Amino acid sequence: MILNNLKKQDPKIYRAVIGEIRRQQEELVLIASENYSSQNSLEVMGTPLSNKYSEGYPGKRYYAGNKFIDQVEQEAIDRAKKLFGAEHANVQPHSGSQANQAVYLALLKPGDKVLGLDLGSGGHLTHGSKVNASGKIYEFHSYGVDPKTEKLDYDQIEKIALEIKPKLIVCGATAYPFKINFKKFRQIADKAGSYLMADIAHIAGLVVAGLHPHPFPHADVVTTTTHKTLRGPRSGLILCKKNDRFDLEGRADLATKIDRAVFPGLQGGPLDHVIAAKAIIFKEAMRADFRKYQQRILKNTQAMVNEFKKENVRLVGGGSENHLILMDLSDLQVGSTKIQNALEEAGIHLNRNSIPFDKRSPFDPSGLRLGTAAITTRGFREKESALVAQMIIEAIKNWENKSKLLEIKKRVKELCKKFPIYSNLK
Ligand code: DSN
Repeated sequence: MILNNLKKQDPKIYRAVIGEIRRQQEELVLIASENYSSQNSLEVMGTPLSNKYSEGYPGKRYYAGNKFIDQVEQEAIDRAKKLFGAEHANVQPHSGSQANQAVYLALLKPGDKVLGLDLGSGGHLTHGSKVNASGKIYEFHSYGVDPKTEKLDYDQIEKIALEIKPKLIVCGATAYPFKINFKKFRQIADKAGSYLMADIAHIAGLVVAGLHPHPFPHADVVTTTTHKTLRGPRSGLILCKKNDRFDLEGRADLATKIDRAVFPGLQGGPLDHVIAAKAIIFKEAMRADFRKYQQRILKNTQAMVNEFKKENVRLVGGGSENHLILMDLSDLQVGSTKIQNALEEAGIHLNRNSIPFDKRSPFDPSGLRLGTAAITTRGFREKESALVAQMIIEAIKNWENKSKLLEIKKRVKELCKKFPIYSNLK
């Protein structure tokens, strides 16, 4: 099939790679931040584009020999701008985390105040966690969700913003199953005199398909990963307006500040093979079938929500408006690490997650997070999604029963067999 030379020359790595491919093929990926990128995107990442050094930007490189790399990166930039309706795009961030750090570097000085979503309410590590560079370098404050609705309370966010007057407000989440009102965030940012950054890593696919409100024209800067609902390679992207709302007098515009922050501010040479993969998936995401795919993600999520509700599983916020679901398992009286592990034994991969106001530690919290982007790529529809939800419930109920988990794993494998992930993987 693939990697035939590696098989002979480095069997240890070969076996691990084949094991992983098999795991992805035969087991269920419900990690809300994972997906299966397209064949073309995977193939281009294995090309010699990976060998080139291209510090700088198209037409302005430090090293020679970038004629073709320039073509690739310029195309990726143009497609990203078109796809997201952005005035400027930087396609070089290696990841979502690097994209966020670059925005902070562009807009802030160490010690500046920033307001972001609390980790326990679904915020991301790079939104000011104390263990992350963002929380160490800048003075981050946080807003959470309403204790009753478990949804964002914009009046409360406004109150905090007016008290703190942050230089930057960060909206967007890593574990928030509901829509984000970017317009409201813009109004709050205007009142507080703040920049607005939207981290749409999880919902980017839904956004470009018109199934979630768009962060533009409200946000000054938008960051995203390219591999979640957007279904691309593992990487990052920054989109922004051309002009800086606060610095208009002869100093660098916003686009230039962002570019300088990515390189030379934060990164060295871009990963040109990954930029080519990003260009490929930006084109894929403009096709009509991509919108259909995103619609199916939403339908599949609802099919799972319905099954969980039938079984009286408590869902954070009572349901979902996007691709992800947060289950509250606090009634089980066992941390969700053990449940995550039991599900893994059943061939079902998802992650333990804090729920709002969790009484347990983030290392062994009360919740489970799951998403439907990957199973939808496999071709699952509502029928299969409901079946998956039933298997999850069965595995949770039998989390200590090894033989039951093994029996579920067999059923998972049978189901996956009917929906192969890549046609050339045998
Ligand atoms: N690890 C990603 C997620 O699971 O949401 C965010 O970085």
